[in-house]
This record gives sequence, C-alpha cells and structure tokens, in this order.
Amino acid sequence: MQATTGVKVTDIRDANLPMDGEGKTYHLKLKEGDLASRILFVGDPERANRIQMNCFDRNTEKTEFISPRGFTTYTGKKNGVPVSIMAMGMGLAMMNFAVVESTIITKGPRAFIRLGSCGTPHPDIPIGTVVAATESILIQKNYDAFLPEAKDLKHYSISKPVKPDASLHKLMVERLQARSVVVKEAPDATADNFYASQGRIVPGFEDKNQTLIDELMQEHPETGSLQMETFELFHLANTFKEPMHTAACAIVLAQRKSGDFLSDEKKHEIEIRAGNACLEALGTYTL
Ligand code: R1P
Repeated sequence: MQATTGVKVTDIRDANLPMDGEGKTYHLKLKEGDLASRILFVGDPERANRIQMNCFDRNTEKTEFISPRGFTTYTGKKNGVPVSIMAMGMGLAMMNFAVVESTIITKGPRAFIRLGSCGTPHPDIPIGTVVAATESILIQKNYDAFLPEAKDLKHYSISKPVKPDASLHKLMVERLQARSVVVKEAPDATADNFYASQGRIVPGFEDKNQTLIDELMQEHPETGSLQMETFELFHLANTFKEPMHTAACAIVLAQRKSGDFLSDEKKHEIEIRAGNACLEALGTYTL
C-alpha cells in the first residue's frame, strides 16, 4: 500500500474532483464498476437495506459498500437489469454528493429515482400515501434576514419549480399503482432544513416561521409533500450536460394539519412495495 514517496493508494490525488489512487471518489468511496447507472436514492440506511433484502433478484450477485461519510450502496439486479440502491442521508448537500459523485463513476445515460419519506402540509392527503412529485420548489432560510441590522428582508424564500423527467415519472407512478401503493401526484416542496424551514416551532429559537406553511399553501395550494432532497435531484439533472432522467416520490409519514404519524409497521410494508415499484421503473426504463 505504502509507496516510496509516502503517498498511499488510498490518498486523495486531485483537489478539484477528489479521487484516490484506486479511482474512488472522496465521499462515496466508490469507483467505476461499483455502481449501476440506474440508482434508487433513499435517505434512511434501514430503508435501503430493507429494499435490497426484499426487492433485488434472488440468487444473483450483489455488493455492499459503506463509506465512512455515511453513504451505503447496494448493487444487484431487478428482473435481470443492474440497479443500485444508495442510502445517501439527509438534505441538499448529501443529495448533491450522492448525485455528483455517482455521475463521475458511471457512464452513459442515467436514471435516478428518489424514494423518500415526507410530511404533508395538504389537509386532504392521509399518512401512508406516496406522493409522486410532479415538480419541486425550494424553501430556503434567508440568513441575512436574521442579522440585527436586517430590515424588510423576508426570512424564507420560495424558488421557482423544477421538474422530473415526464416519462420516468409516469412509469414510476404506473409501477407504484401496479404494486397497490396509494399514489398522489402532486407538487413537492423541498426545505433546506427539517425544523425552521418546514415551519416547525422549536422552543428557544427565534425562527420567524410562524406563518411559513400558511404562506406556502397560499402560494402553492396543491403542495403534497414537504421533505429535504427532491429539488436538488431535479435541479442537478437540469444542469448536467448529459442525459440524467430523474423522478421522485415520498411516503407520507406525517400529516402536519392533523398531527397523525405513520406506524413503523405500515412504513416498512410500504417501503417494500414502493421499493419494488421504483426498482421496476428503473429497470424497465429505456435509457
Ligand atoms: C427527515 O426526517 C428526513 O426524512 C425525509 C426528509 O427528506 C429528510 O431527509 O426523507 P428520507 O426519509 O428519505 O431521509
């Protein structure tokens, strides 16, 4: 391992696109060949494990890589087609690492689906529904507005929408329905944090967010999901110069109006049905 120069194979070589001597990216710790070009991104490592255990083809080879930065990646097959499942953590930054580094070590057209969990600000969407994002807007905290000298600045901004790939979205919805998942196609709102930017009131913090959810629903009354990654996925697909087909859906765990929260048992059951559906969509999508 140790070269005469003192540089190890595992040392990072390039400051712009950090990779080690084995060609592994800095954060995912994966190299070419470790990852399929059809990837299911989920936030929760337990969800990723449950889906790979229950939904990959049986009796075919599969791999598992765990990076020290919190990414766990399984690669196997769905109906004979290579697919990966990556547990990529939470938030815009983690989705950015996951997608950008995935593009570095894969080639050709890619298909990426996010299967997340979410809350819903919509009073008519019950827990256990899977919201398929027809578009996504970004709610961002405006840090300058919290400075003592700030005047007349809004504390939160809401971006314009970005959209999924229409054909991958349609296929994902069809597969979810075929797996008897209760699906609602609706716009998504992605927030840049879990608490303040999703209108949660946390004792001790002056978050200036008491009216945020009401304002969101006035401006975007059909919003069906409130979560933390989908906007970044759709945005990155728009800025990538090669074909990157994206879609996203999220299991409603929390009904923000009624306060209902989905049981773990129901969540696990939906994760497997939705996981199967998303892998089938990835596997059958024509790239
Ligand atoms: C917050 O609890 C996390 O859950 C949701 C949010 O987007 C955020 O990442 O998605 P995942 O369950 O996919 O992580």
